Amino acid sequence: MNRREPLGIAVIGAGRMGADHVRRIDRVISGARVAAVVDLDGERAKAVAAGVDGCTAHTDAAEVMASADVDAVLVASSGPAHEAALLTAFAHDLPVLCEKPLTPDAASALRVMEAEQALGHRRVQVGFMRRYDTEYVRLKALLATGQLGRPLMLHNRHRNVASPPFFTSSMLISDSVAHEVDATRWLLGHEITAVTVLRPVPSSGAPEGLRDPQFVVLETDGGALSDVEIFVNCGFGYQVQAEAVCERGTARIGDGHQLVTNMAGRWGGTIAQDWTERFAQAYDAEVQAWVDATRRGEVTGPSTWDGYAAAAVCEAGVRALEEGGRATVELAEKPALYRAEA
Ligand code: ISE
Repeated sequence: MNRREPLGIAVIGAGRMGADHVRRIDRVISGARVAAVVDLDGERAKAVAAGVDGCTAHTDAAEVMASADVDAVLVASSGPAHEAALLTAFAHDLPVLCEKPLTPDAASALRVMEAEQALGHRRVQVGFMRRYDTEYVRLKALLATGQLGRPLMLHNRHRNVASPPFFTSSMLISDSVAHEVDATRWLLGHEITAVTVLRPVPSSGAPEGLRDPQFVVLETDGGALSDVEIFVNCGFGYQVQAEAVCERGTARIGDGHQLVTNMAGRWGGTIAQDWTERFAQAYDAEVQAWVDATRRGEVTGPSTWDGYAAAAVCEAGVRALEEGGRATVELAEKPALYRAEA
């Protein structure tokens, strides 16, 4: 597509992430404009489109994707709505940035992967934004130098201030740990083969009946272990940390010590309160990379395969949570279209 003029993007879903991406495309990144905002709730679409030059508001995604004004699609609707949006985008051969999860389960992710293969080329970048976070990028680059030796373990902590009212125990895996699943695969270059979920006594700060926190152990085909503490009602802040333990050293990210103060007999700093704040730079870089690649006629970043693999691992994780113990991951063979990727 090598184009000079800004890319016309339709943003599907005007919730928290959709609205944040509209602001980002309109005010932060270059080379693109928001052509349309779509939401089943027409008033919400109008509210998000308001104030964005030349942007129209709609309730029907298929109609918008058929419009000549739309060059690419950013899908930020709820997970269950992704499959239909992706298949419609494929019907118009439109490039897509699809927020995670690609789809909520492995079977629907497989269908999407098959439809993309039928096009014969990649069309989707999946929104695993941690791959664009400067700290994660530095950790990956350091591991790739081999200076620390082979990674043996990855310790991850993922804490949210409070879970939204609709959050279920399995969503701690499929909505939250999904990020560590992708980060583990990406950082180590391994596939995840089995998942164990341990459940400590639930926090009294968590809503009644929610299994929060959970402790998840991911086994990989490279023999490494990646553990994840997921705690979505920790109350104090948004924290995402990772420490790689390698044969000759360790490397850790996510301490968030950007500004340390000393005052009145104390020292300290502040903690981000949500992911739009903690990962603001990563989201900016992710969307800019997508726009740049699209304008070059390329598709880069996390692929449909990565979205499918995460869905398959999370599905095993939910089984491990519900049945107790360890569940193995059933992964289809990697199609040729995705084999050239790292
Ligand atoms: C949410 O959907 C996200 O993607 C956030 O990054 C994660 O921290 C949170 O736990 C999820 O619910």
